[in-house]
Amino acid sequence: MIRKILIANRGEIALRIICACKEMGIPTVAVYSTADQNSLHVRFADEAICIGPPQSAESYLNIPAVISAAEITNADAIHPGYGFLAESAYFAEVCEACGITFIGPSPESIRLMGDKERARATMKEAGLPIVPGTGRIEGPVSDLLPLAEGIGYPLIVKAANGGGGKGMRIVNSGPELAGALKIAQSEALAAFGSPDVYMEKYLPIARHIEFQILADHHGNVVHLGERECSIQRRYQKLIEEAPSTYITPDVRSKVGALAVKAAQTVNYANAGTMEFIFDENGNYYFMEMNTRIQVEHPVTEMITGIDLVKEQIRVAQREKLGYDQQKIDLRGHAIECRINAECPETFLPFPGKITAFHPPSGFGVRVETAAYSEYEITPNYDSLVAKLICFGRDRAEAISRTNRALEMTVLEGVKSTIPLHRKVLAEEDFVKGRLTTRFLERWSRR
Ligand code: MV4
Repeated sequence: MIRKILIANRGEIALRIICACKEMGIPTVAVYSTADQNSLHVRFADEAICIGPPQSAESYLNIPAVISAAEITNADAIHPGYGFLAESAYFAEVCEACGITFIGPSPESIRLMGDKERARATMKEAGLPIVPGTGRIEGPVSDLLPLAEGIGYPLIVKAANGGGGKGMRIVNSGPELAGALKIAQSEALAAFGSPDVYMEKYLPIARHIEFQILADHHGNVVHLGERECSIQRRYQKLIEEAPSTYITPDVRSKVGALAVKAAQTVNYANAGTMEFIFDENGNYYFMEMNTRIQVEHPVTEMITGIDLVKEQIRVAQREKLGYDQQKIDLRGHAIECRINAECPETFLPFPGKITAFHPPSGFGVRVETAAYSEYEITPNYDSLVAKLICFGRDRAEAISRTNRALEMTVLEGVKSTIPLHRKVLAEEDFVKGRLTTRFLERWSRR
């Protein structure tokens, strides 16, 4: 049994993990940078340890500092949240070597799925459809051109060790290939430490739909349905919802079963997400797997009633899932709006001091936030201010509830995505559930 959990994160997700621990009776340790001294995760954890200066590399990503904090406080487990060290196979190994339970999958699972090209090959082996494309590519462009012609245009170059959109380049014709490869390789090197890339057929009209799975150490795996995450800008998700208007019960069981089988083949144990892309003809392909709790996990919690963070902790202490697939019911509809401090024109982060903040509440409204009036959004970290999650008996109710909750949010001192959310929710295409990964392009160039 886990006796004390150190939370290697900050912001709303650190608070979310503290909530789960408090309800389970598990004491918590917060770690914080000097910029976060007055943060709510520091206030609500049972203990708190400063681990370094504001720059993430020297605090939240500083493995020796995080491990020392765990040792000093006698924490026997670490929850990494999302971002920071959540997908560091090395960090998971260090935890293991220090006798600390990493609340996440094995280092092997993290390493395998972190390599998006190997993940593709592995999932293909497990019977999942993957987008037509190549393995890692190298050599002169003259050798690669025939490969590209074989896939056809448009195609997309992706970083092998990437994910989440960084290092991606769309290629519309042969003459663009050389330049796109160069840029993708150098972006990949800068962001992920490896210039390796691969090519895939690009699906221009598509939906990003991901399946949530939950797996224990005893071979039990269930899926908790899907989340539609097509509304993104700069490869950052803006709105997520569950269920997807595009997924019929038949497709859900079929793709859900594939996701479960895939998790079983790699002996996965933890919460995890299989990301798929669906084209306009109903074809679907595995894209990547995320081996962490995700930002958008609450929409799944709202429609399943399952607390995913508690489940992660239970799985980490080797408990069995207490239910099988048949026991999982999806009920109602949930929509999450990410409220970021950002410039509405450029979609770029807009740090600053929040002068007034009154989050909405009421029936069916959930707000995940670590912000308060006078709280400062610093450029050191993510610009997420709050997640607004609204539940409804059906999608129409979830939408009207989201509208009223956005209207009843007071957020002053920083520019935010609230006006953009209101604009999206007023669009006929959104209301009708006609979503694609290009939805937001109507208001911006790229
Ligand atoms: C794609 C794609 C279309 N075709 N791959 C974006 C995040 C990363 N996980 C994968 N992503 C995509 N990969 C192929 N072969 C479309 C996306 C994509 C996207 C692309 C442009 C603008 C918005 C997007 C939103 C979601 C997914």
